[in-house]
Amino acid sequence: MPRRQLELSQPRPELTEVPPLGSDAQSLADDFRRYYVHHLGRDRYCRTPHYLYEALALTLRDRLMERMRSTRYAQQESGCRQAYYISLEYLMGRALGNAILNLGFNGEAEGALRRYGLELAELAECEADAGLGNGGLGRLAACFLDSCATLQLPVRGYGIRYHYGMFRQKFRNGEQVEEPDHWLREGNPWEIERPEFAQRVRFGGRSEVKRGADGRLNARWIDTNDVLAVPYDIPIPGYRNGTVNTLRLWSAAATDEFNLGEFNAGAYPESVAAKNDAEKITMVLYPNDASESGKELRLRQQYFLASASLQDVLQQWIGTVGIDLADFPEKNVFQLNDTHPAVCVPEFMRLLLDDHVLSWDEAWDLTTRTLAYTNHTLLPEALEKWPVRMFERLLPRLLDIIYEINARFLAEVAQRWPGDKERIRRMSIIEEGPEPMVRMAYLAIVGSFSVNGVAALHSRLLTAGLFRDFYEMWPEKFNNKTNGVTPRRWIAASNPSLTQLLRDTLGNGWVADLDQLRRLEPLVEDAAFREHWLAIKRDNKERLAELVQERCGVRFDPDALFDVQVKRIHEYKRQLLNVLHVIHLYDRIKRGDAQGLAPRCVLIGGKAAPGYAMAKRIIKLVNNVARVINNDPVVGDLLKVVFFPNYGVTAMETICPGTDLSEQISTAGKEASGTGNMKFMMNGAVTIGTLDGANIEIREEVGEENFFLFGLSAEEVVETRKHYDPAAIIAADENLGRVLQLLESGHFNQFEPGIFDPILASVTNRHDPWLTAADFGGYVQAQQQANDAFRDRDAWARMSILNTAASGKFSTDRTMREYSHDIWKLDPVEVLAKK
Ligand code: B1N
Repeated sequence: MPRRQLELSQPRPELTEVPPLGSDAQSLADDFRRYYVHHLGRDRYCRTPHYLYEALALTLRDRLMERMRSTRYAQQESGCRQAYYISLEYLMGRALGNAILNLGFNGEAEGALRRYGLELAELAECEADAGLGNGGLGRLAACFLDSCATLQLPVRGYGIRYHYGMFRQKFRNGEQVEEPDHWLREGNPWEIERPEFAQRVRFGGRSEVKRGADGRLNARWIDTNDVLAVPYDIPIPGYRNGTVNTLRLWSAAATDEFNLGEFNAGAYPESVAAKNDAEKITMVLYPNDASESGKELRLRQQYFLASASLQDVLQQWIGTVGIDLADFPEKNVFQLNDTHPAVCVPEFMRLLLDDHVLSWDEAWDLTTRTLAYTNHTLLPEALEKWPVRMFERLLPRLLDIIYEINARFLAEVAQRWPGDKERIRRMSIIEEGPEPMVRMAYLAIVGSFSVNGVAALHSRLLTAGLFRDFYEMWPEKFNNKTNGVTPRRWIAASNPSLTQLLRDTLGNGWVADLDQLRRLEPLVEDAAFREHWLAIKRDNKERLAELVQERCGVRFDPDALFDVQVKRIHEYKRQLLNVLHVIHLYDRIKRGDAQGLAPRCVLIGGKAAPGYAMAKRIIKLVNNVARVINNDPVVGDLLKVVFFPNYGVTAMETICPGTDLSEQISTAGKEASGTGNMKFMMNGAVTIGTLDGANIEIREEVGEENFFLFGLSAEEVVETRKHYDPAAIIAADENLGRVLQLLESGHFNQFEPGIFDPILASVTNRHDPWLTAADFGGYVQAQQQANDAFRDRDAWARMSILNTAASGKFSTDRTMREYSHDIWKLDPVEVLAKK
């Protein structure tokens, strides 16, 4: 049951002012033992390492909590402007290694465990990934939080505490099977429940508009079914700077009143069952990446997050500043991670109009000075639209407000472009038709002061295409913020040998100032350095080979070229193009044309949305092709192929450092940015890729001679579609013809006739939106160049070093500085460092 706000009225300084905890190995060791024995109640008979992990996590959490409190105090006392990142997804992965790294406790934590004969690595394996996201968009949110804390920016994350994260992927007969990921089963030692800050979120009922005594229209939202949002706070440590920001995740709970009507009518079980219904809201993450489910429960999740988070910030404002909201936009900004939380626009209006009794104009002014929106995709299937009828049923009061926003907005359009009916139809927030829909992206644009894309090309395509009308109306709203990744997790934590070399060569400054990696450039001329670099890569490839052996039962030779494509499975990402190239190599080997081929190990990994039949079929194809190739004695060690199961954050921590060649081969214009491309580059992989998303900027930074480019440009893709003739391409390209012939012959599906027909049909279809056949020839050529470069050890070492050296731009530290400078306008808040 929620306990409300007791401590605000009764501060207890003598209770909460505590001396700092020790951060030496002995203090950690003592606390660790106390947690293990007393708090967790384990004894000498306990055989599972899980509780050892938990005791260590709790020991560290104490240190994080004291810093989180100091950070909160410092931010509050400074009266600074704050930003709130609102996201349906956070792909955090494991927290233990990250906490130790960022707190600067590496030696101490290992020393503490050593006193009891324990290994950190073994304990770390006990932690479940926090897989509260699908792919790039969710992982980006996690990297952003790390960088904000490192830059000491006052940014709080808001999200949903799903009970089930991203499903676990298994294979049965080479086909994907999904298993639920009950990641909270053994508890989550990193979170703190804060029921005293619970919020009430309303659903259903109806909206009643009445004219009040003062002549004003008063709306009431009545007969609602309410749900409680209970926050759980997760500490987000900055890199060795004393700052620990907060990620607040909401969990749904039944309100404590029973449904009295049902109760009195003797329906006791029914009224208790309402509890179940409420808790459904935060039960499970929707597993669709870059496509929308259209399910009512998803809209419930979105509104639940939006409403709870906005109320939370407003309540804090009122508790500290008072009821006057005039300065609210000066001190607060909400960044919407895609349109998923776009109901923030009408919800903020509702809170201001109905609860705070502001006029429409006042409320609209506050709203549009407080919200900012990031777009992450141009794919039409990912553009959210909700049926008006669903809004009417679930959020009737919000629909009133959306209609009013739209009416006023369209009046503005009409004034600016008199008589342009077509434009009004195009720009309307409500899409007319047999089933009228709310266009969430338009709602987000109209309600925000900033709209950004996530890579230069993507932002350009947005203003030239999808959002062109809006760009013409408000060019000043639109901007680009190229994505990044955090070098703490993606170099310092996951690539210890490279980190050691970088420390020895450059000192430690690069970890929080990644541009310093440029100082590696002159070292490409140093033969000893190159050898050292290659030795580290080989070590990492050995670690990856062990993992592949364990998970896939296939032996990867660490001296082969490690060719990797890991990401969600989607036709636009063209895993299929990769498989076609693999079949082409197989065909070359089989026909005795393997002259000059470097031994190659191909790893493909990623999850398919459970309802995406074509993506699942591509997984099946990779598995079947792998089985044939890996078991063919003629092929031997020249070519190995695996589909790596259950790809996620933790797997990437081993895959990334062990990769030579990074596959970024989407149809140009389709991948908004990509972020895996950046992780690979930082770890010294060379990219083979198209001119898509952030690949373009990667190539600009590293230089064209250190990037294997192929394929149509975004403009050429648009042109080619108009007169695309895959049959002619196939007829003219013997390699492609042979590959398709092999597929057609059933060579990879001898006992499963016809299962790959849909895949073949997609390649030969004139309407193939992904233009696989068009880019095949260029891809094979670029792969040949990669092959030749890899065989020249020196040349490859240079390229690899130069990729790492040029990766500074792709740190989320740079990205966050740009968000802060251009959109959020935050000042860093120093916290007295504890260490
Ligand atoms: O966001 C990433 C980008 O790097 C990727 O290019 C982009 O594909 C990805 C609906 C999405 N865009 N849209 C989504 C995820 C879940 C969902 O339910 C859409 N993910 C992306 C970071 O900017």
